[in-house]
Amino acid sequence: MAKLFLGLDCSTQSLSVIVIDHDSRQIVYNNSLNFDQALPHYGTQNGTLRGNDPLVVHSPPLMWVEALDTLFAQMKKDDVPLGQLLAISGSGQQHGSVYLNSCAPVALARLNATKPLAENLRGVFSRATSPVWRDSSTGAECVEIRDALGGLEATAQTTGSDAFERFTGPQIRKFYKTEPDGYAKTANIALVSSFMASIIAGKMAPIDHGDGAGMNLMDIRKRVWHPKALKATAPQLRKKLPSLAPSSKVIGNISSYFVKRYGFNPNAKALVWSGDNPCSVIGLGLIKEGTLAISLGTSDTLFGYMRRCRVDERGEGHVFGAPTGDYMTLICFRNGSPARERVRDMYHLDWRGFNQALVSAPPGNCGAIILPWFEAEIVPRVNRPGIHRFDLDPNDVAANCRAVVEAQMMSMRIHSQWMKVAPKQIYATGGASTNTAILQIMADVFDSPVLRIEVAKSAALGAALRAAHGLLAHSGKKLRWRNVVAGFTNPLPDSEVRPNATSARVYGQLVEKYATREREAIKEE
Ligand code: XUL
Repeated sequence: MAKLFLGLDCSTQSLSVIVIDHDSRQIVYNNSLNFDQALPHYGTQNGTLRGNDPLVVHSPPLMWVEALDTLFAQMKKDDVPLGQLLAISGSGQQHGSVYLNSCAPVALARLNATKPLAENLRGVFSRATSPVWRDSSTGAECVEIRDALGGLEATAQTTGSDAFERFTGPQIRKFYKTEPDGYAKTANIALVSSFMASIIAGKMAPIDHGDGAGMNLMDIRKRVWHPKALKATAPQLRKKLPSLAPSSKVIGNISSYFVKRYGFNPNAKALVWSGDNPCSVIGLGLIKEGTLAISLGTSDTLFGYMRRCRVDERGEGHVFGAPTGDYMTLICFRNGSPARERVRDMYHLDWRGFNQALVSAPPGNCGAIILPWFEAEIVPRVNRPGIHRFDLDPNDVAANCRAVVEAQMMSMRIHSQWMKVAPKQIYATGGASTNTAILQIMADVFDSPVLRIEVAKSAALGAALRAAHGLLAHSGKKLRWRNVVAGFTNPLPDSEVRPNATSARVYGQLVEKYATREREAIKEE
């Protein structure tokens, strides 16, 4: 009989689902519900609500609740064998927080299957909207928390990351400072991941070590709530947080709500959820050191598995728990696709023209460099946008196109040094990973082969694989992660781009010049 596992991904813009048959290594169902389109009555744009302050970005948590009902109803209609599912887990956008009143645990335990979930849970929120990872309105709170923890390096050593605006601790502190009554009425604070897991399990779910690390509240090495960080954030916070747990923990059986309403297997196990990045690490098969993933999207992210905890003392990168029980790293570069597009548009090119220009300039660009901070940058921290050119003629189309991509790759190489993991191979994902001219520069700058891998649903797939692993662990069986992910996480055939030895040597030198120019530009800011 098929061994079916379900993985959900509650991301910024959509709720996605994947069902896998772990025995035959097949994805047997996948679907996605776009919040703006499927649930327009919540008034979101790209899944979020915007007000007057551009730094404030929230989402309505009730929308995620309704999305779950809508997606499960669709699965029932599509004849997905819900009665055969063995276990369910999920992935949530990281950092987002949900504020619940004291009625929530009872409401979750007594979900009435004759009513929609949204009707069951309408009254459980002590804050109608949830700040999400795109929110950057907590600059003052980051300073306060960082100071209380002894500065940038100490904060990173303690929690795995410096205090960041989107992280949950600074967000909780802002809520406490600006809406003290709302904070006082909050009995439980959940992450998007643990909130959704609570609905599936019908009780308040723990936060896993992967997503817990994105809060500036967890001791990254001991994996417990850090008393000093809690104190620096808000009073009475410990009482409002759930317990922390490994990502493989079984919370219990699925709530009878889903059994009665959709015909789920009553013995299906509900597992702890994790953040989308920890889930993607599994969904991409990054289960040992040596393979890094680089996602080229709106922002470019570089992430991978790390066996021993090493933090970035400069406070630029993040360390989270990995679902394997080890660690993962993540660095987020804001000037990704938009920077490439800005240069393309500056010279009135389409992507073909951009690529032709790119390859017509030599690797290393004869020493020409651009620092492409079209927007304020996260890594390195640059608060004011600015374009800096060195030995680069602004009228030289080819050199400017090449310079922006070389800059992005060199910056990734420089700012990932602290991981002390020389990649043996890189998995490239995201929109721009279809561009082989860009991948060649990546391969040459990192002096590593680059392979393309489909990422569209890596978080949901990672969640389903975690469900498979968790259920086996729960029943006392030990399955190596290598065997859990086998057959699901292969790079695309014939997609390998190999580094060119001569170009790699050129970049070995240019990277020094880039690092110096970058340091000088930051000093002048
Ligand atoms: C990671 C981060 C984003 C969100 C996206 O720190 O903020 O990758 O997890 O959903």
